[in-house]
Amino acid sequence: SSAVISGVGLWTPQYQISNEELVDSYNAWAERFNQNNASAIERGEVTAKPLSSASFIEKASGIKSRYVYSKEGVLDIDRMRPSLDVRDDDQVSHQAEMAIAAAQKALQAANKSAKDIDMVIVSCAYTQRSYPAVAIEVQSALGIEGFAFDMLVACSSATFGLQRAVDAIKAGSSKGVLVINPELTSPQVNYRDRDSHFIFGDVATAVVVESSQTCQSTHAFDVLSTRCVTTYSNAIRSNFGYITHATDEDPYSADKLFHQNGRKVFKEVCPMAAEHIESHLLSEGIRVADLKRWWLHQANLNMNLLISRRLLGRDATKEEAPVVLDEYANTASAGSIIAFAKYHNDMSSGDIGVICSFGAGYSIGSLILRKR
Ligand code: CO8
Repeated sequence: SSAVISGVGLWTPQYQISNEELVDSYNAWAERFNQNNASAIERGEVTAKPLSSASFIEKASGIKSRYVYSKEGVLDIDRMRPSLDVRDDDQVSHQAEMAIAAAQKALQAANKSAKDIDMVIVSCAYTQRSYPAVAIEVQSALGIEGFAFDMLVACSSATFGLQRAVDAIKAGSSKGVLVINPELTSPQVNYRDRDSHFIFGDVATAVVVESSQTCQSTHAFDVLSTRCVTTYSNAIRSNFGYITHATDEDPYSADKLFHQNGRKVFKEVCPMAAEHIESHLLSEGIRVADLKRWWLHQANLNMNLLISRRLLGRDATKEEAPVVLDEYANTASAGSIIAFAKYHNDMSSGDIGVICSFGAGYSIGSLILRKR
């Protein structure tokens, strides 16, 4: 049978950090570092920390603000990382809490309940532990029977998870799938790194995928096709992992946090993403000009403009390619799903749109949708 997306849920954390707040904190930290290391810097033994700027951030990325799950600690120059409470094993974990909130909204939007779902995928850039899977905790909290598992594909976690869901529905092996993206990125952000301290925000999104035969939603989309591709690259990397316990490395060193060669990523990923979208559409007999909406990965505004320019020969309008990263920043895999969640209600039956993610791995994933 054919697969449809029948509901989407967006859970936004209550705390927000503006570029100005973030830059003030980073610059205060950097100035203190430079003062404390003044003589070593003068002798050339230590590199001075460069200062950040809110206007650079907005111009280079389009980001104005970001949401965070916990604001405490992030701006404290004696800490420079969020402060999260330690929870007992029998309490709901942080990431499950985010996931459950988004999942409930998606179920409601799809007009579905726990009994309609038999597969739960928690798919995101990081999970807070290896086992038991966060997905199984979420499955249990929502009272869903069947099975659940976690999936990690960095920025393409949502689209790759959706592909698994669509395949399961088409194969008839599942009746309803929840794909949830609790992107708790802030614990992996290096707030002491001028080049990346502004990039990420926290959020959770969720999508219900089911058969066209069971769909009761008035805002549903047929999934016409999915396509995923990966090409190995070290340009975006985090070396954090369980092995650190055995290698005796500092678990908080910069290479254990998110780091990237932003320029290289920009140059390499834009053409890959543009070609991916174009060839995926062509294989379905759809022309770029036929697209009503592009729900693109939200990493960088200039990146999205470049991709649309390559395909359309002009900049996409905000109506064609909605932007959410000004408010949310880069939320890893959730970005294109936030855009989809906020900008799909106005579409008419037959309108075609594409969800496309691109990022670390490299990984690119796309889904071609048609409004029912
Ligand atoms: N303030 C002031 N100046 C700055 C700052 C700052 N904060 N940062 C850099 N500069 C300076 C640089 O030092 C440089 O100076 P100079 O010219 O003297 O060398 C100048 O500004 C220009 O720097 P860049 O060339 O680096 O600037 P760009 O214009 O390339 O912009 C960006 C930097 C915004 C990082 C841009 O390159 C970009 O967005 N690239 C794409 C990156 C991308 O999409 N990455 C995807 C990563 S996300 C992902 O895949 C998911 C990972 C999993 C989630 C992780 C969660 C933690």
